[in-house]
Amino acid sequence: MFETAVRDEAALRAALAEADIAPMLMVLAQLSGDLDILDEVAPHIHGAWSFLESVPEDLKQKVRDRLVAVLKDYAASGREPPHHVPSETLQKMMSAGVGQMVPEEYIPLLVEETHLGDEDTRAVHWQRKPDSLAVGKFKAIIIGAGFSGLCTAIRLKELGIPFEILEKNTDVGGTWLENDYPGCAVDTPNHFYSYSFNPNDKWSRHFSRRNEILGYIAATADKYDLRRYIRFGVEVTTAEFDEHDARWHVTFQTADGVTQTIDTNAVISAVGQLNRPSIPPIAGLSQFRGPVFHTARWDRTVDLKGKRVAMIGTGASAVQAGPSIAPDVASLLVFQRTPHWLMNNPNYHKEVSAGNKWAIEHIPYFGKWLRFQLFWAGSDGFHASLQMDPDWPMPDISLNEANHKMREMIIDYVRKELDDDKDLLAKVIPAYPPYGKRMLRDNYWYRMLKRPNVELVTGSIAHVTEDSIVMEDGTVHAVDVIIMATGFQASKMLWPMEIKGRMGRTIRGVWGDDDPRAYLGITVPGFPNLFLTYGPNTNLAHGGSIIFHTECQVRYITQALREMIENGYSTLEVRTDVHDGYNKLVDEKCRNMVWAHPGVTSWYKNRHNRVTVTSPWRLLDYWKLTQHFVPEEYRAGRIGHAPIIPGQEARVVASIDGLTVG
Ligand code: N01
Repeated sequence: MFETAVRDEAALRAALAEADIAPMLMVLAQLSGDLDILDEVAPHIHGAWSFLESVPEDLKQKVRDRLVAVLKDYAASGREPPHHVPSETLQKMMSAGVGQMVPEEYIPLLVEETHLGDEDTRAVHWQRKPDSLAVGKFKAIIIGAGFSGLCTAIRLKELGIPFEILEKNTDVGGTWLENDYPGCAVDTPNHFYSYSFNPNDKWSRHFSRRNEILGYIAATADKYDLRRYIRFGVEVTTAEFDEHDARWHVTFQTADGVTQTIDTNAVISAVGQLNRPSIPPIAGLSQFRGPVFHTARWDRTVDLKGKRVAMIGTGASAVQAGPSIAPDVASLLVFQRTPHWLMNNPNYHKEVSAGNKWAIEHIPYFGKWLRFQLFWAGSDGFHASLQMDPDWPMPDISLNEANHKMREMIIDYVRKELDDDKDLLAKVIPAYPPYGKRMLRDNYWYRMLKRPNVELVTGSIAHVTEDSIVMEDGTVHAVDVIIMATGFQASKMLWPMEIKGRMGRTIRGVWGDDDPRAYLGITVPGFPNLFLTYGPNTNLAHGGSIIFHTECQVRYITQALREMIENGYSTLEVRTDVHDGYNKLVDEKCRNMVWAHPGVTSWYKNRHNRVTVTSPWRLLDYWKLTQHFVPEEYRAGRIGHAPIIPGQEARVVASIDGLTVG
């Protein structure tokens, strides 16, 4: 394990000279057991991002030299690294590494996320291994082969539970396959935006571009040999629960229009929240003679060079696409209905240094500590500051003191980016508090707005003619191409599939067009054996990686299937009281969070201002809530028997308040 690190000492030293100091320090403390070095370095680490340190060069060199010596010692002696590091020690190490106290309650989550204990504790194991016949008779259908679908498949495969994936596209990747607009990239750091059980040592950037992420997803599918379980090019149209035999009949269409149905015990939706583009009903749009396309359906046959391009929308997709096309087009008119908040991250455009790459690949635990650092940098840190303070005197523009400070800090940054252009500044600073809509990363957006060939158009669009966009004030903008960066129909979850549960009730009948609810975002009363990943109120808007949430959901779902198979249940259905109690808490919690702010409209909520998409919980809370499937919260059934209703009180309704939520 250590030989590869020390085989070429010059290479090791060259890498350390360039690699980040915090993960290096953590590895040193872990392997040497010497915690004094933490006290020396900690005062110079001011936050979890790699650029928030001011460790003097001589101290860095001391860490490097000692790490080289320790690695050589391990390699020479053949010693095993300490497998169990006491929680107290870990807390001290972690706190030093991110420049702030890491509360004890986070330690188990962080050890699990980083695999510091060298095991995959998110994997599910049999409790009472059923005979292979019982397992073999079971079947699950997974809808979608994106990040969530593949994660589910990996876990079911590990347990030997038969499954099949139905995927409408012709390859894996989901949203990363569909979104191919110029500049498409992730804005969560990649060493954390990746499966915890399949880290990638080779990310070329801190925030990788779409092709690299798609490559990672494809490589994962190959590594776990998943493609043979996937039917590509088939779109699920309906899933209908049959009370008689407690099975779902899943109907899908093939690319050549053939309809087929397969029966299954369980259905797991992995279709995501952002896969159906939203095209606003702008009058006259269909009359436009030039190309019109959505960012998620980018038309590569259209050459934008030298064209007058209109881009409607200023969300995450626009902020990545706009600056990427601006240098090539004759003119870019950006139609902004409401401004978004954008923050700067110095690593956003950077490649991962060769030293860091080498260290991740060759030095044991370096990558794990890097993942910890990034998890901490982008997780629950802002959660408390996104809650409204009822006594705050400026409730329109900020929520509380911390949120106000953030507002000022961002304005300061934007002012500099815009060279103090007061007209532009007035247009781009939102009137609502930071984080009201999704916080975006600045992709040189403001610099783009300063380009001579770019114009920011504010106000409302009245209609489109065959060659122009007409504003409500009568201004006419002649354009050649219209790009709709107008987002997705997120609240209309599972649409356009028709999902029919017990007594023929449809999910649309229960949820309406835009009011989805589920227990933990995963299960819905009346829809037995149906499980959702990335379902209602599970989007992350305060921080974190959605892959972390996916892994939490997949563990829970796999445990639920295990419960069914081990006990011979034909159905498992969440209790209505449990579901309702949970959703009451979600609504109460959301009501006080920034996304419900009356000055904000966004895809996080429905037209009644109810937050339907976003999770109100800290990552830690959701991790705890989904860690163990609790059978008492469900009604189980066996064909021909009355439902089994456990007598105990449901855990979550009783104890969710016991969690320090927020
Ligand atoms: O969509 P959006 P998106 N007239 O809904 C405007 C993820 N993502 O595709 O704000 C004029 O955020 C609308 O205006 P307003 C990420 O989770 C991630 O950009 O409603 N404008 C808004 O400006 C993200 O949050 C990455 O007033 C109209 C825009 O269209 C989510 O996808 C990259 C309009 C829609 O913004 C969605 O982002 C990209 C109208 N009639 C996306 N209707 C990563 O980096 C709508 N708009 C990982």
